[in-house]
Amino acid sequence: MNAPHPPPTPAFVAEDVYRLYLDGLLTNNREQCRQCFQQWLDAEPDLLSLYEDLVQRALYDVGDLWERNRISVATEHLATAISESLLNLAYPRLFATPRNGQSALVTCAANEHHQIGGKMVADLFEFHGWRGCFLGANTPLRDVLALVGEKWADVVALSVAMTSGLADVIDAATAIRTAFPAVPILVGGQARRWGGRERVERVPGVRCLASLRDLTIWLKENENHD
Ligand code: B12
Repeated sequence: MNAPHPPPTPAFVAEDVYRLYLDGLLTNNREQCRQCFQQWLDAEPDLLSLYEDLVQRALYDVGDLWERNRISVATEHLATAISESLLNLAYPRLFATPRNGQSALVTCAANEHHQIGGKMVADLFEFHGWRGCFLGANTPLRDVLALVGEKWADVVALSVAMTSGLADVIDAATAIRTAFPAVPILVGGQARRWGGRERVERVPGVRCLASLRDLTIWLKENENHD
């Protein structure tokens, strides 16, 4: 007698999975979100699409709903907490690449409380074989400088989400550049949506990158071939 066929695996349709994921975020259905996240992780070999096309897109939509008073601050906070916790499901994927011996220090500027983008940046460095040291939100500049001084950084990546954070990020980049002229500085984050790139890139040694996709290109250009 023939063995029964296993049920067919449902086809991965990104838009459908995205809609279910967003619905789960807005209704505090963590398990639905987890399933969608896992499906995306299984369907996509790298992290770019998972982070940008699922998690980032959903949080931008949540932000728009909050801005238009369609959801409460509490719902937005729940959606954020669910998103942040799910990122850890990608953790095993980060260390599949051989280590290249280089370190990236990733941090948010002083007064910047949006930390999910920065965490993704650190993850992407790890995914490409770097050590990605993520210092989180609102890190005092003197402490960032101390860690760079302790040789924690072959590159520093700064994340800025708030338009009002541009001055702090420029201060941070200027101080890092002055103390450690050989360390490249990358700046990214959604503050760029509202302009300011030219001001940031006026600091010598600073490169603004628009997205994780751009960071991937930078990583490929800066591969260590030793
Ligand atoms: C969650 C959230 C919060 C949480 C953050 C908690 C946390 N753990 O991070 C809390 C509640 C703290 C918060 C507070 C505030 N928030 Co808020 N928040 C958001 C929300 C909904 C999601 C943020 C997020 O995680 N997005 C998803 C991540 C993945 O996207 P991302 O940060 O852009 O990162 C991606 C890229 O930019 C890139 N990237 C990021 N950094 C870097 C760095 C490098 C080097 C590179 C290469 C790439 C890169 O990679 C990421 C993946 O693609 C957004 C809505 C939105 N549009 O994002 C509003 C939003 C950012 N917040 C906003 C506001 C106004 C505030 C408050 C002022 C609200 C208030 N009145 O208190 C405060 C300010 C706090 C502060 N001083 O920072 C506005 C900002 C508007 C502006 N022009 O500046 C937004 C856009 C909401 C809106 N639509 O108006 N917020």
